[in-house]
Amino acid sequence: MSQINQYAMLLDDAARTATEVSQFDPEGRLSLDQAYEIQAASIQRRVARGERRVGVKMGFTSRAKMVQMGLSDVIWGRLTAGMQIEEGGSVDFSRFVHPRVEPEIAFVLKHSLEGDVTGPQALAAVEAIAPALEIIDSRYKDFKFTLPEVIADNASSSGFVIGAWRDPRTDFSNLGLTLNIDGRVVQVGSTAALLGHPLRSLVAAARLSAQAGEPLQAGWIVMAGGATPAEWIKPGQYVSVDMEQLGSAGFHVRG
Ligand code: OOG
Ligand code: MG
Repeated sequence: MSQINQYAMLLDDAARTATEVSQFDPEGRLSLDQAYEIQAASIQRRVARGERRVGVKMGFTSRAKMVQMGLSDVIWGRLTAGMQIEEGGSVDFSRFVHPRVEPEIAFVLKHSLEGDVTGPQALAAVEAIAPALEIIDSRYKDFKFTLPEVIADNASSSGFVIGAWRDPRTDFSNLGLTLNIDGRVVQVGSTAALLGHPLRSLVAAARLSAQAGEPLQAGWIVMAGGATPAEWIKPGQYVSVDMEQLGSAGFHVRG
């Protein structure tokens, strides 16, 4: 088995069994292309088990997240249907190693979107927007990794929750938002934290997915990235995001 496939299997097993693994490239020797190959191969294993691909997640699109994790390149990962948690529903804590949550905005596309597109072109492909939460759960011990390692690990993506879909003609460039745990505000931010405008994250998603030979499809979801630092979650908690204009989304963590 190639080294790429070995790492893909390691990370796929770690995600599937919620078991942490040691860093395998702490010096950052793997190229970013190799890291994305590992990611692709590990998600391919899920697809081979019957999981459906439903979109893309963007990472490190806000300064808050770059500073928190000490990395500054925009990265992306693949979303599958098995990662989606019903709005207002619950998820078992045992599915995760050491989960964190972050508030995001999500897009769902009505048209495919490919390559170098402008903001208006990207917006024209959007069917609807919604407040969202991403659960990130690095498979690496202590949530520590290099850039190639986090890319290989599907950009830490582990779960996502999406609120009610809204008309994308709302101005969503600078919507205030809070991340709440058990009704208490734990982070405050704005959608403007995402590259100055969340549409820029969608533009980047269109470019990067096309480069990888998997252009954004009609019906796909794009998670634009965490607008604030992520927070640890624990069994028994109710986690939610409240976003100006767009409303809220939340889930329970079952112990
Ligand atoms: C990497 C994933 C980053 C975001 O929204 O910026 C990310 C991590 O923080 O573990 O999902
Ligand atoms: Mg995220």
